[in-house]
Amino acid sequence: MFEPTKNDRFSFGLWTVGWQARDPFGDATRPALDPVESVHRLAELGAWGVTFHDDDLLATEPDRDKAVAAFRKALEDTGLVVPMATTNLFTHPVFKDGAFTSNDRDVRRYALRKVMRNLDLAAELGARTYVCWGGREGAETDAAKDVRAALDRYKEALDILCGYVRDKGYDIRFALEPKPNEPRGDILLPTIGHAIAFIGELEHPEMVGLNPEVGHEQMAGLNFVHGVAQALWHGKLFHIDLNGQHGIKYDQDLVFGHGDVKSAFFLVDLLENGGYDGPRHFDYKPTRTEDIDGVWESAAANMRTYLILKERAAAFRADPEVQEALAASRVNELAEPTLAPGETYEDLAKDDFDPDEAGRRGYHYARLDQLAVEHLLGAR
Ligand code: GLT
Ligand code: MN
Ligand code: MN
Ligand code: MN
Repeated sequence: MFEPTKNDRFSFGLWTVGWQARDPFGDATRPALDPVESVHRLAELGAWGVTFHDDDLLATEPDRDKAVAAFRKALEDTGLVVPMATTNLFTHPVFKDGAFTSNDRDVRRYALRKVMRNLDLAAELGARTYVCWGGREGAETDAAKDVRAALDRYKEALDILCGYVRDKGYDIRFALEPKPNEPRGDILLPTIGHAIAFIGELEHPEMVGLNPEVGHEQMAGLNFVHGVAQALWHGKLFHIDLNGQHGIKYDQDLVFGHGDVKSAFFLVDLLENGGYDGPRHFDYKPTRTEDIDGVWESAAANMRTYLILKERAAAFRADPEVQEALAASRVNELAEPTLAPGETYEDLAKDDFDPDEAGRRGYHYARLDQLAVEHLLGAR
């Protein structure tokens, strides 16, 4: 039980297990990991897919062709797939004022060339989703950035990239990854909601969706489960970054479930029952205190925690007492349209309704919440 298999569709970024744990105050605590080794170890642990930034492939082999060939061979040897790829538009100093929205036009042109080159590799490796995390798209002072012009350039970049994918005939869709801040003081498209609104302005909105990350919404104090539900409702949940976060502070990238575990429980319940069939992708960082054994320990922990929560969520849904409590709380009544078929607003006048009586009625959510907590804790 709780042993991951390829059917679970768990995937990991090379940059997660490969993180050497440099932080703003300290040096790396772990050596660079060869991507080939990562692919083999992840496959042994039961993962199904691996994802990467162009630069991740060069962690231990500077020659791009050699690095790509070795990575390809590791994929063939293990059967791991590449469901998603992305471009590093944040590490090099050239991107210090952003990539698609740098004030420097030459930087913007260079960023597009870098992404197009990596899109070719992504397509070759079979990736269907291309993530755009714009961590450097933003500012530290409102004097520095004309946000309306920046959004024009952000849209221009995505319109160009969608055009490129269409011209090449690639089967690839883009997924924007919102984050409120860090590394920039304020990042553009800071939340799921901002990104969804932006997508509606693009030339090919059908080609662009979201890659929301648990911790990023929680850094903004937002309810991640609600955000994901809204993304699903718009048909925009193209991909997801699972990890853990404790409230409003720096981006922790903890193991999935090692932050707000109750939110993780409801998230798994939503993903499993809400019609999402994409990868379960982990974007976490093994904490700086871990040695290499701890890296693989923590990678396994992400998948095991997901599977435990999946089992707990299923037990919650199957419990007759929960079903009765859901009915008592009228949870399913919300799915019923407010007007009956054929009714118009005029029919609302005919209701025989006592607001005082309805105002006295409790919704019994405390009982429902306690049932969820008890299932989560394994007390039922
Ligand atoms: C970077 C970031 C992540 C993004 C990666 C994809 S880059 O590691 O912190 O949240 O998902 O570009
Ligand atoms: Mn993060
Ligand atoms: Mn991250
Ligand atoms: Mn992420």
